[in-house]
Amino acid sequence: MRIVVLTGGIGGARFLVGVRAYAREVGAEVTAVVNVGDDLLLHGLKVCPDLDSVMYTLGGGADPERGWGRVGESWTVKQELAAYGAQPTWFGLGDKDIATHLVRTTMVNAGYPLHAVTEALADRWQPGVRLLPATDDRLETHVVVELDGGQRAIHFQEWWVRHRGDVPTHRFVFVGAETARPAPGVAEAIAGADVVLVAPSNPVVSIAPVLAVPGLREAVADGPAPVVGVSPIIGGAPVRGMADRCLAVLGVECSAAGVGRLYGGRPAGGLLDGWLVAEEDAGSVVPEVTVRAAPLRMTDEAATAAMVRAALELT
Ligand code: FO1
Repeated sequence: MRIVVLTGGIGGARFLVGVRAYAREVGAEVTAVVNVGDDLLLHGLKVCPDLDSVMYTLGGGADPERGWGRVGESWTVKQELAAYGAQPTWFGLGDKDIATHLVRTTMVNAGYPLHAVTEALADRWQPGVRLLPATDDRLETHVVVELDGGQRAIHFQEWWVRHRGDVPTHRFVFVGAETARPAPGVAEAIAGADVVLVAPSNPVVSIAPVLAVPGLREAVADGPAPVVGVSPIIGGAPVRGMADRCLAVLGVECSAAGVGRLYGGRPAGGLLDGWLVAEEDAGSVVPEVTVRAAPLRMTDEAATAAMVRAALELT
């Protein structure tokens, strides 16, 4: 069995722990297609937060409290940069994490595409699933906001980390999406999948940038494999993160049904065949989509694997 997971963010990384556990049980292969819209260049380093969250989480090196970056981290470089007055001070790279960005940046500057760099980095962490960036090309999520008396586009990380999404926001723009191409292996993995899972990631800033890569949405929506999504919203609130703020910008109700309708049913030109919601949201209706309820709290590996089993039972 071949499982493809569209994913991004910390929720997506934690979901993959359950997918991997399920896959080990049944002997399945897993490919994770990961958002790159959060990526940024900082102090000359290429930082890929979502790829790293997945790699560190599955490799046992993630900080369990923060959800991002490395466990047992130190911050000497961050303090030294602050002493120079180097900007930005609102986004911090840990010392251990910087080693990842140094290796990645050196390889990218030497001409290696991001998927090859990701494979090389994952060789150390042995995540147990194949990690693919959605694209090797530059695709960055920017946010159009009202700031300093005018309309400005800022990088997603500035909106998310610096402003905590608490600034009048007009829209999200996936810069570079029009000309981006799916990374090698992505279209093939989707075409050869037995099922495509949409992780309980932020639909607006984690999954939408993946689907914005030309051809990728079509590969999923028109592909042979059934598509099942897992709701990131439980009882009207995101499990973590700021999906509520992001959905509000789009005018979408922050509910399991609201996100399900945003993805839409495949027969109606959308993405989903199945939509797994939390027990609290049993009775949610998404036109032309089979909706089921199950416990959706990713408290540990076994609970998350049980979610994955419930999602796959929907196919
Ligand atoms: N999140 C923060 O809230 N503050 C930070 O200083 C910060 C630094 C950071 C460095 C590397 C990295 O991979 C992630 C980092 N994050 C930080 C998390 C990140 O902003 C977001 O949570 C994700 O991009 C959303 O998935």
